[in-house]
Amino acid sequence: MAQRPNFKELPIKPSGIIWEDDFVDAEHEQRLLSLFTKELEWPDRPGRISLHYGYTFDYKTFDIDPEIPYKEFPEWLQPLIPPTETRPPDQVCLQYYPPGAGIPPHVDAHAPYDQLYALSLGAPAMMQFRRGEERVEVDLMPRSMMQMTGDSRLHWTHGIKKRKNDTLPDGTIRPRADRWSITYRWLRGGSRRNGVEKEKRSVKALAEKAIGESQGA
Ligand SMILES: O=C(O)CCC(=O)C(=O)O
Repeated sequence: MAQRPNFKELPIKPSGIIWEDDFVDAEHEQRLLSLFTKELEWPDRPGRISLHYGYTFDYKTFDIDPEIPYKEFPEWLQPLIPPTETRPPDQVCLQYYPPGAGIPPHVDAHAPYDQLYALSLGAPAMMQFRRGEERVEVDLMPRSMMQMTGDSRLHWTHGIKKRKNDTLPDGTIRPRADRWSITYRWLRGGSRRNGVEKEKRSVKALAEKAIGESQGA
């Protein structure tokens, strides 16, 4: 497992938020945003929209959807895979949040998935963690990678409020702007579908190559 000296737990409640600033540099981020806006085909509807890679999650069964073929990770995604896990993720979701969009409070405790990471790109947004009456805001700064573990992952909800501005701790009002996130999920106990193993091996080989290159850089 690759060591990331800058991957540190935030000294806040909820515990278990592991964080790395500048997981990608600003130039790399600009290339990604240009690709997202000019080359990818997005669902044509307002609000938060998503593209899935790897397995597709079925929100009815809370499991992977066996009807949707495994979608290989595109080349641009390879260097963005968290190098701290022993194998590449099984499901990756690229989401676009136009200004004012959010995601309702939820816990990613779906049985099939184990690890959860999220990379933020574009404009910052405040994420709110909630447990009972407790509320904690975490500023999702662009280019940061966050891993949710322990309490933050299982015992607090997290969400992004639908609003046009965020209020910072010092009272500053910060307008929302275009934001993208990439979330990464790993199936518990590894891949479960026959027939995709060959594809998955090639994904693993590519990911390992990317990790090797990023370590050598
Ligand atoms: O956009 C994000 O940073 C987080 C998204 C999220 O909470 C999720 O996909 O479960």
